[in-house]
Amino acid sequence: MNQNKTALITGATSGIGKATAYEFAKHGIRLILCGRRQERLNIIQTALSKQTDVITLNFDVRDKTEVFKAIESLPEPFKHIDILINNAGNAHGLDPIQDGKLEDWDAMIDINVKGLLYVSKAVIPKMTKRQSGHIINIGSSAGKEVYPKGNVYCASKHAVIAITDGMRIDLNPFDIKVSAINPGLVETEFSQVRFKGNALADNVYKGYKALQPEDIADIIYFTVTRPQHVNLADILVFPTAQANSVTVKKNL
Ligand code: NDP
Ligand code: 8X3
Repeated sequence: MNQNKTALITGATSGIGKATAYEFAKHGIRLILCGRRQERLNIIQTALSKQTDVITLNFDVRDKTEVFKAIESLPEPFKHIDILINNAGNAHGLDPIQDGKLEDWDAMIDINVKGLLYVSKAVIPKMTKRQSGHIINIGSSAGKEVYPKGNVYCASKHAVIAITDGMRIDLNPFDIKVSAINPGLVETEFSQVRFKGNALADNVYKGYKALQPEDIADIIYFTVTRPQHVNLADILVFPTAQANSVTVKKNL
């Protein structure tokens, strides 16, 4: 059933995006893997090419010219994108609003919100033309609930959920499915990026079993393989140890 399906995954060099690439490859989904770190893309391409056709695109989602150029450059077998996973994103800093850094705010809004929009804008016309497709936006529990010092990251993920809902309404006449998958704490490079390599990042996933990127990849694959009349519109997933953004049962 997946033969001939093509998926474009942003943020495929690490964490959730990379795990999703591995999961999709197992099932023979043709892959367009995107990210800025070409060396990593090459390694993943080599590993997965044994299972499916893989192409890589190197662009920064903040740069709309690069985004459109890269997606327009896709060769014929990859041109028809059936599944778009808007996953590239990150948090920068964890500061009270009065101490927040402008460059961190710019990064989060530009990557998590505007980057997602640019990639979507480049892909959606191909889907509306064919009257089919599935867009999955990786939101966050931070898009459901604001937590202390989360301010702008939480705002960016609230925006992702609002954009997802808007896409679902506007693309409804074209039979295009749109889903938001909103994880809680997932053990990836996310905290290394948020804390800029500071040792604080090491404690985020200590003392409990956090979600693993493969757990989210599994949910993404489940979401894209439901029958055509079934759309999982919005999924919130926590590790069992996490009750909400501030309540995590740790055994330290
Ligand atoms: P990682 O840091 O492990 O992966 C982030 C990915 O995004 C990398 O592949 C990175 O690739 C890509 N990326 C970052 N910035 C850009 C950019 N400017 N242009 C292109 N690609 C970029 O984190 P996760 O896997 O955890 O994060 C994936 C998504 O999941 C994000 O949207 C995040 O907000 C969300 N999320 C994460 C949670 C967590 O606890 N980990 C929980 C809820 C949601 P490269 O650097 O090569 O460009
Ligand atoms: C990532 C989860 O709680 O660190 O979106 O914001 S959290």
